[in-house]
Amino acid sequence: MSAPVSILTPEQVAHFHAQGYVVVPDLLTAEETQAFVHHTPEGAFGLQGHRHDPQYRYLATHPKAAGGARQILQGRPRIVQTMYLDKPPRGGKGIALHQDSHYLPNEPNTLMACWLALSDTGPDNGGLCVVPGSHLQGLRSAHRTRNEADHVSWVNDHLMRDRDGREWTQTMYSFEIDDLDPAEIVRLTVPCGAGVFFSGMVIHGSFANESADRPRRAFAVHYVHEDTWLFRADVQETMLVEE
Ligand SMILES: O=C(O)CCC(=O)C(=O)O
Repeated sequence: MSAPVSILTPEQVAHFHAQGYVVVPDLLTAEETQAFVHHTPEGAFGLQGHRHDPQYRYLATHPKAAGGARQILQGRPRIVQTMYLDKPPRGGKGIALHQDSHYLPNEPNTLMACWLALSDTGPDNGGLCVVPGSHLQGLRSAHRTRNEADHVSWVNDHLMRDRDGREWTQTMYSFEIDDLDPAEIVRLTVPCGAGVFFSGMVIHGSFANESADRPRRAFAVHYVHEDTWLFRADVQETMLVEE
């Protein structure tokens, strides 16, 4: 079997491990971003669009997204979930600053994301924010977001299941990390076609899109290493990315 192609430089992989994220230019062509933005998904499929919609699957299995994940995970990635995050101008809300491992507990913890910009994104239109280095500080305590001008707010009960088949219910809500110092938050500028690989432990999220006319469009795919157990029953049937 031939060695997998390198998508990320050693410096980019090192940045991911040191800071919890890395911004990578030119993951998608203009044709690829436009093909996604202009397609019409048939039906609603929650977090499992990659199973139903060819465009979702195309991005989730894209050699540069899944290939970068393969390098970081040092093994074959499984797709856990996919999300199209289309935040309209004039107040489209963001996701409060959180760690993905709150939403997707997994063991051993290998959760990571590839977040692909499908429009030019930055501080003025609700671009992605990160807290560099926060992935090294463990899972922080969190509350349900109170800033409803900037953030969507919700509560859900989830069925959980361990490796031995034991089941329980866990209440999840729109987590926001407790006592976050705003000075720690870095607001990234990520042009259309570029992407961000980030750890499931790094604190990240975004604020409302306050621009007058600049939509903030992104596609996020969450991966785990193929040997990882996910505790949430609704995402346990992951999709293995073939070589
Ligand atoms: O795009 C955003 O605003 C946040 C995305 C996010 O939280 C994620 O992909 O895990």
